[in-house]
Amino acid sequence: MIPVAKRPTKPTPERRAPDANAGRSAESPKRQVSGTAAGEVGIGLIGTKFMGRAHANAWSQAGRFFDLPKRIRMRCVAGRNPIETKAFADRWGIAAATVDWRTLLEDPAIGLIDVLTPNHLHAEMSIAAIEAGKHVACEKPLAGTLEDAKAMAKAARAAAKRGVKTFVWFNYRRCPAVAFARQIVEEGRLGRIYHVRASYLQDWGKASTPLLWRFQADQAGSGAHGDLNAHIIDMARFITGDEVTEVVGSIEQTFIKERALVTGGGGEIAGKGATTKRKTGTSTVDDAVLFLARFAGGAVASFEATRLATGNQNRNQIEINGEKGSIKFDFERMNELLWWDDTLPSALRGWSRIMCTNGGDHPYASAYWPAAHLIGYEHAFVSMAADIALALGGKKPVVALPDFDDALQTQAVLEAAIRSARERRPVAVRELV
Ligand code: SOE
Repeated sequence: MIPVAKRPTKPTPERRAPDANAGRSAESPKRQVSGTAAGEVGIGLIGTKFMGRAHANAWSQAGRFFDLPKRIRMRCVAGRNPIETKAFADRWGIAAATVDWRTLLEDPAIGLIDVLTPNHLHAEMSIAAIEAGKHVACEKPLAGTLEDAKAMAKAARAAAKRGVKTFVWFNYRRCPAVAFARQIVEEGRLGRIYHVRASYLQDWGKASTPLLWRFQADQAGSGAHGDLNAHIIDMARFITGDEVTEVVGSIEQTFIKERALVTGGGGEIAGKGATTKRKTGTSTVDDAVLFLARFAGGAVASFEATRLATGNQNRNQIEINGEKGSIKFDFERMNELLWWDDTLPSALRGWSRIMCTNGGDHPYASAYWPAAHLIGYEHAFVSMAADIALALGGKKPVVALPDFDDALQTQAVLEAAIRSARERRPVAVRELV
């Protein structure tokens, strides 16, 4: 039987208000890294929902597809509901389950804490883990607020001196087509970049979707903005290798102001199967945010995120136009990258559809299947788990891993867009970090 730790007498910290300083004790010594010795990385997961499944699958698959310097072992999972958490542990082959996430910090067999909770808990949990000498991999966005994100980056910077590493799950960097887009730009094949056009469109946030945590600012920070713009800001920064310096103008819109209160259950992103009340509560987040920005290198950019783009279920798209060519990516055709090579004779120019599945040519492709034997959503997580294990084993990851400092830049762009929308003015990113 998988042991389930006893329910703690006080409410679990998952219920507590966010407090970046919680778990920090002035007297507690800063601990050295533990749990990554003896050829093994012990993982402790906090969270059992949608991302819990994506990550548990990733940790269990990474060593099957990649040659890793250390074996990955999921040692314990923490969740709020003891029965569900134990069932989750059984299903994913995790050695133990608990309702008290702090016990993971005390476990010497755990070297990395994977934080998969709603955004307002990222700071408290990550900082406590860092200070306990654990590496941390945190779901995106880094935090619900810039203040929390800054506290996390500060703690990570201090702990880096003791060998503690941090990672943020910007999974789309690891779609082979996105990683290949980065290579194309890095090799100078697009030349000078003029435009970045990024949009992340979903449609699950309809009026029938209840008031999940994702619609509550005190838990999520923001709505489509932090959830979706965070991804495309990271992708734009990653592919161009450039930084957003200014948000020039922005619109923030909440279309659906009242949603049914949730009484229980509910899974996946739209709360499938949740039970609700007749009574409604107020949504305190945006349903859509659109903004214009400038990059340090001179490119101009547009970003758009919404949960109400009917018919666009997970359309994460980015297009980059340069002086020598352009590229386009659309997650709904995630194995493909479109490329226009403007250096070809004009008679030959046209959009090439590159299937990014050739082992040896395209990033990560050799780890999976033969050419055009397609991969899916979960593979970017598997590749990220593998890259983290490579980094912890002193090897180079296939694609650069964003740490807390890197993710803080993305968080600052998110904040600049919100300030620009609310204050109706351009906002320089350097005002914020
Ligand atoms: C919901 O909008 C969501 O699950 C995001 O939270 C993820 O980050 C994205 O990859 C898919 O959509």
